[in-house]
Amino acid sequence: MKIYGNEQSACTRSVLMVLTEKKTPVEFVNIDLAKGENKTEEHLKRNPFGKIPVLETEHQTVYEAQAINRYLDNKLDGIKLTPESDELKLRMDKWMSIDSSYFTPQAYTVVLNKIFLPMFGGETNEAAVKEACEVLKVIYKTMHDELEKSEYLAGDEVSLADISFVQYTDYLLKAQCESVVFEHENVRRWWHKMTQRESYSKLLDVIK
Ligand SMILES: N[C@@H](CCC(=O)N[C@@H](CS)C(=O)NCC(=O)O)C(=O)O
Repeated sequence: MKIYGNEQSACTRSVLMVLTEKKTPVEFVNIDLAKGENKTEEHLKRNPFGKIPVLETEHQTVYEAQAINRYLDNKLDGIKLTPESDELKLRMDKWMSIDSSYFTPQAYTVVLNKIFLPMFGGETNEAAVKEACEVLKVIYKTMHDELEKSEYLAGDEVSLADISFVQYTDYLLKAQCESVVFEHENVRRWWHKMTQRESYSKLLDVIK
């Protein structure tokens, strides 16, 4: 099993989190986005959208972090990151959809404008950041409400839903968005628990 990715990429890191939770070391091929290695003919064969991460197994090559994470959870031994019950699985799927539909796109807008553009001499679009933060506030308030019901987003055990939100939340905190992320108590509590996990602090150790 091989992952094509980049250690700084939030989507790659989500996959590494799952592999760490599963205690499964992986061969890692670094794709340098700054050098455009994700747009080479070779990589476009792996993912026609020119993105990372990509998982290569002896049977197939797959892209899309959430699909990869669901596959890894199902395939590998160890902790189960998908709830057993249909009701909790429904909640997990809902949160993973909130992640890909609303959270990641808005978090990316903030991180691009507050971290990456300034780093490369570009100008921050404050209006876009403000608009994205409004959506993010709704998401974190909704998380707070969900976390009134249980310890984690899809029940009292950690699941792929929780993992989906960790890496971009980390980037939002690096982008000085504490007031957006930490407005609500249950989210602060959830974040504290997620950051105690080895899959947060030691995810790069899973690389062989
Ligand atoms: N929906 C995709 C998104 C993948 C994605 O946007 N990856 C970023 C890194 S986190 C990337 O490859 N960026 C390079 C680019 O857009 O050129 C997934 O979850 O795998």
